[in-house]
Amino acid sequence: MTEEAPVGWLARLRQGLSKSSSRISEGVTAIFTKKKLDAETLDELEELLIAADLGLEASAAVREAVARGRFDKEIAPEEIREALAQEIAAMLAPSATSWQPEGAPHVAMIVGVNGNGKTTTVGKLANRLSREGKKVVICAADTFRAAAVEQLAIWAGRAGCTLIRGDDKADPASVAYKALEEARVQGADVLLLDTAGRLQNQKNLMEELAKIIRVLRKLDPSAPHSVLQVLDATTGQNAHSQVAAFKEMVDVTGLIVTKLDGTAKAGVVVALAKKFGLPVHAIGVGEGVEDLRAFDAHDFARNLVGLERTGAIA
Ligand SMILES: Nc1nc2c(ncn2[C@@H]2O[C@H](COP(=O)(O)OP(=O)(O)OP(=O)(O)O)[C@@H](O)[C@H]2O)c(=O)[nH]1
Ligand SMILES: [Mg+2]
Repeated sequence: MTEEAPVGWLARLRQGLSKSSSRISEGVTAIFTKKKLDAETLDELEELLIAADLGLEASAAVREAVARGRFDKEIAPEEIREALAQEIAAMLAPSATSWQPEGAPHVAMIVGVNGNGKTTTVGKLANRLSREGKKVVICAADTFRAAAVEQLAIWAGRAGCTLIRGDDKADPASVAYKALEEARVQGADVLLLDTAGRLQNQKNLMEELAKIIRVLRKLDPSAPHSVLQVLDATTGQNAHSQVAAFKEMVDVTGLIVTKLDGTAKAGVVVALAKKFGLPVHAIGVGEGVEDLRAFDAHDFARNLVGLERTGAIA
């Protein structure tokens, strides 16, 4: 995905993060208007960050960084927001790595808990990559849910790319195999594999994902080249246990966080980045094709605390 971020995207990002940013921004104003930065106000600030789901560790680190050089001084809420944005951006910067599918066909498995936005993300990625001139094949390796295939067919149609699907209740691994063969025949750049989010239990899901990988490796021992885990930001701290669970099943190479528009808990991205050290490749702020973009630490941090890119208050 490219890094270009037109004004339209920044407006979407701001709008998408508005629930989270108004909580943080109003909280900062309430805490700091005509008050000194002391232990008490810092406690309140830390609580505010924890409430926005930044997590204990990140909240404590941000608190400390904000206090540095400012302790016991009267400080305006705007200055606090600026300091917050700076510290959060610095914390996020190492994780903000855009996803660059290299080697053709690059095989990317999209995994995650059911309902997190995997199928939608596959559709959005397919559209974006197609528009960049890349040839994309989509594989409906979620044969568990018939509706998922129909959903993918619509996205594939929009993106103008081939969808490989199996018969109803076909073995997902065999569909994945067929899709990789087809991707090779077509000389595709990227194969996106949409997987099921729910099987009866974690063991079944693990076996299914492992089998898909085993079968893909018969054709290409280096596949899959990316395993992207999709997380739903509205689940807040639950996202942590989801990453831990999937990391046990597959070698997750990066995260995509969706539904940031539906929550005041967008701070979870900060907590996830700090805890797992996995790249956050992209974020989703809506259901439309334009609503998924590469994750930019600076833009995200400023919009999270209610500041625009230019520095003006949003
Ligand atoms: N508001 C919002 N909705 C989203 C976003 N991403 C996905 N959705 C919606 O979330 C719902 C579930 O998305 P899916 O893509 O079907 O999720 P999934 O992970 O494929 O679900 P299963 O196939 O059941 O495991 C759909 O209604 C999507 O439109 C987002 O960034 N913002
Ligand atoms: Mg799905």
